Amino acid sequence: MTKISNVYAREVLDSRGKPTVEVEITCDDGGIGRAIVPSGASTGQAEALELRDASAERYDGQGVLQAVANVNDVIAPTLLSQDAADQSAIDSILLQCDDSPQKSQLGGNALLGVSLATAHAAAASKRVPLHQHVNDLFSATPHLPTSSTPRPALPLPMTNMISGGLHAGGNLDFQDVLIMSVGASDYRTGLEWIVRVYRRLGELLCDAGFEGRLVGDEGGYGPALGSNRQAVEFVVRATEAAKLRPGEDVTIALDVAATHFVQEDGSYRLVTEQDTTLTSSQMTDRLEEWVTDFPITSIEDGLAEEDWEGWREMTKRLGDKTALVGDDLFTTNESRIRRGIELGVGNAVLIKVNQIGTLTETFCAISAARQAGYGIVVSARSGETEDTTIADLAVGVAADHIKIGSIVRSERLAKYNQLLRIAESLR
Ligand code: 2PG
Ligand code: MG
Repeated sequence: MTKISNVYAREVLDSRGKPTVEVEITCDDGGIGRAIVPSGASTGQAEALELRDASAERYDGQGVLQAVANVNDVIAPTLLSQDAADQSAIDSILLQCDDSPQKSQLGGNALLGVSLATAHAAAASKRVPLHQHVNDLFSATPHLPTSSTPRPALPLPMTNMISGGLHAGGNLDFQDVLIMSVGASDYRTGLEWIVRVYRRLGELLCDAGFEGRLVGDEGGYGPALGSNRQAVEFVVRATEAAKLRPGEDVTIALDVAATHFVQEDGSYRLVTEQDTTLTSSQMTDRLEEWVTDFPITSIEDGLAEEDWEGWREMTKRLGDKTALVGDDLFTTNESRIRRGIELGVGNAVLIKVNQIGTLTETFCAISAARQAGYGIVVSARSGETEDTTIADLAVGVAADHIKIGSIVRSERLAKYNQLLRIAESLR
């Protein structure tokens, strides 16, 4: 038994200079764990609440001192002397401390910081790498079929090249155009390919008179292009300029983030496409056209978070041609994922720990998706920090992909570099 002897939270800043919660947990055997909570911009309605101080005097009302106090004054006393190695027991205590559906009493940010720091502390006490500890915990998740108990494995990154939507100052409706180095023999080689394509892309954008130097929240370029389609064309050209074969060495992934341009009547307004308004099935037509014209192998949030019927149609039409990943749709929430599985909606799940708020609930979400044969994409948020937990999480659950953002900005590189270290240890 690894007894927790101290739990301490503080307010720190994330990659957008916005306050967030950091938690440190100490065990009586000297094991220490620390975690920092990330933060999204294009959030789903069903996500766990990010508790922010209302007082506009500090950080324009974005401070997290209340969430920090909730950890230090409310949660910490309940965890002293508990076993840090028993993650599900710790997370149950957290859920008893705040049993509201979206963790709105103490804040999802308060709970998540504690949950993740516990895993770090337990791994430190066991003297095993975090990804190994995560693998041990995940393998014990109830209902996980023995056949899908994974060995730790490196995920294939999905890397942001061009940013639009709520993440960059350009005009694109779609949030991200990403690439995957599907033809690379290993992680290290794939990373080099990604950097090469990114560099060529910057040059091509500059040569064509677009912004190819300044970057959006996740490090992708944020050019004001004539259409969403043009963004994909540029990425294909950059792949060729990098002497790689589109569709064989490198494929394209999109995060459409359609929740952020759906209208109240359920139609989709594409401002970049001559301000066209499309019905849900016309949006699917548009995506189908793109899947035919470009080497696209993954589309995230092609439709909005409550357009379940549209998602069902899209899955019938495109589900065997491309991955259809639910982000705002599923919000890492086991019951939303089960609903999707029942309705035949999507075929892959985006996993963001702060959408749900505890590690154990994250495992349950992954396990439900895995059982149904859905793909797993572990994802960072647009607001990140030096915390690298998701790299170990992705390896520990053997996720298919990891989505960290682009390959510039240190809050992103911290994770890519952690995967380089893990790659050595898995050899
Ligand atoms: C997304 C994420 C990461 P945010 O939509 O997938 O790219 O963005 O963290 O703003 O929700
Ligand atoms: Mg998304």
